[in-house]
Amino acid sequence: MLTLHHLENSRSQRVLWLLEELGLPYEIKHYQRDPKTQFAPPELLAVHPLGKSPVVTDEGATIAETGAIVEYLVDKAGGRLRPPAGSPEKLRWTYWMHYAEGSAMSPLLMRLIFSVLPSRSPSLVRPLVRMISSKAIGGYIDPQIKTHFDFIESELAKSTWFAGEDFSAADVMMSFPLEAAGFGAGVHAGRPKVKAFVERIQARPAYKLALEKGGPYVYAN
Ligand SMILES: N[C@@H](CCC(=O)N[C@@H](CS)C(=O)NCC(=O)O)C(=O)O
Repeated sequence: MLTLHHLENSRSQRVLWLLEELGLPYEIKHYQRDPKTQFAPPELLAVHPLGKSPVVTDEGATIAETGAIVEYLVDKAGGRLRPPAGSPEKLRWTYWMHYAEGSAMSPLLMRLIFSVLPSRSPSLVRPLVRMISSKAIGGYIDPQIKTHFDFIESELAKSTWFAGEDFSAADVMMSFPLEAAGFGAGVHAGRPKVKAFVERIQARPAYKLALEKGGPYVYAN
């Protein structure tokens, strides 16, 4: 049986959602974050050397990295939620499949790190760290996030879903940066297409079922 190694409040939620969309049989192994550090527990290191989630184990194979997992599941489901090879939609699908982790997540992750850095620094240097963090966020990170999300907003004005008029696995990949950006960086305000996309995915029955099964997922709020 395919097993999803699922960390609470993480990117793994979208894999769970995809499994529900595709109707594939699976079981979930749940992992909790360390309440103090928010890191994944050491048990995940026994599944994959990076100790991160999502990871899927199936038929003797261990598959890590969300994009690789998504492609594996789409193949397993006979190519569902992937546009036909050679179509313009397939080209867009491939772009967004890579863009989600390769481009969109980097500034969001940097923002998260610089936001928590002051509170995790020794009190003696905290004012200095706060100043540096605020300069990094205001001077570089937020402008990067704006560039990316203005681009995403304009792309979502062209079609209902990322790869075209049909819902696809590329939308599942893109769900995490869009949800995470609404949570921390507040990018939904003034971007109606991004906001509507998030509302549309969260209304899907498979998404709701995956939320019930996955446990805590702060980004759905
Ligand atoms: N690019 C990887 C990122 C994996 C990743 O960083 N996962 C996070 C969860 S959102 C994690 O496991 N964090 C816990 C930790 O680093 O200890 C993917 O998409 O699978």
